[in-house]
Amino acid sequence: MTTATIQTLGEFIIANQKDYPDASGELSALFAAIRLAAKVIHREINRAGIVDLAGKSGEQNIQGEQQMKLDVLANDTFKEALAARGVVCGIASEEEDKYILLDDGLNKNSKYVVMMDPLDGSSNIDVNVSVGTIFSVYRRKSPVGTSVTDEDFYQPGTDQVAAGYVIYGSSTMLVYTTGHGVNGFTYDPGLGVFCLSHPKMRTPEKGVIYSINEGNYVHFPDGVKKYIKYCQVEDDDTQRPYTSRYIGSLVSDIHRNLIYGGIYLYPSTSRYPNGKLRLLYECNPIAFLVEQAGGRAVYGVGQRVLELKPTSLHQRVPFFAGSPYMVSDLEAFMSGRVQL
Ligand code: P6P
Repeated sequence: MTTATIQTLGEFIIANQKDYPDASGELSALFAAIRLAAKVIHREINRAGIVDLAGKSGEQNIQGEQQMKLDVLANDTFKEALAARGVVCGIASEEEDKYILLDDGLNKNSKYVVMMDPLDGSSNIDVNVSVGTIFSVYRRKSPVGTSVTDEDFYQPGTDQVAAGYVIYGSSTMLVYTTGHGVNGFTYDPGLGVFCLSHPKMRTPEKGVIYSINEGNYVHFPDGVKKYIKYCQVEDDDTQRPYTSRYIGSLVSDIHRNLIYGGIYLYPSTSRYPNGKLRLLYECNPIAFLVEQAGGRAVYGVGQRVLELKPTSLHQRVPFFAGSPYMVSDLEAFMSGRVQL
């Protein structure tokens, strides 16, 4: 790439403003906030072990999960970046018990709300495994100028204006959609910019990777068990046995499967009878991206994640997403239409 061929994320957003006709520049400013916060978290993650940012914060979040120091830092960094630009009137976060009202003079007339998992997979931080930020943007439903209410957050995923993730891996990438396809940008720390590196991302219709925590096998629903066995049975015509790849970091597993093809599964288990992943700030944004890249995302047979009406902020759902033919194969086993 040369300065003649690089297209930065900022330039890309400006060039594609036409994609959101009612944009008053607020969405672009919202993305600028996310971009800035992502650069800060990139820097902090890459020096966590040196500046005592690794390890647990000693606190728990509402999920009862150990908060890592970087969970808290990432949450604060994204909240501050968003609240300082007058583009967001409310934020829901995995790290916050309730949603945050931004009804001060600067933000109360904003028209967007953001839902986010500031640092997903953070338990992997101390062992240098990739982690990610997941975000989702909606237009507010309640009247502009008032404080946000539940209806602003309990919107189905089909109402998303934008969604994306930042993956802090061997390189840091920001991948997002506004409903007009998926584009990926790789961060160049030397230049301090995200450069378009993966234009118009499409996931293969079929893949040979399945991603699931098989340690929970005995607790999986019967149809999921049968699908896993299907993945493992040798059959040259369908390139089986598939490869099992599971990092334990949703953004990393999804990013790999988006590019290579594959399916990610987090079914109900004994510990998580409704699944572990959270609908508002993990499943919906990832489902939007996967569908925009040509994939599918369901929480049950024929049950599209994006159509599920949320009923609580930290609601969990079973989650199956990836290459469309693989999701359909899973559904066939879950419905009992197909036996091994
Ligand atoms: P398990 C991380 O905590 C997360 O929310 C996702 O990033 C990841 O895919 C999943 O949970 C891992 O869960 O139960 O397999 O450790």
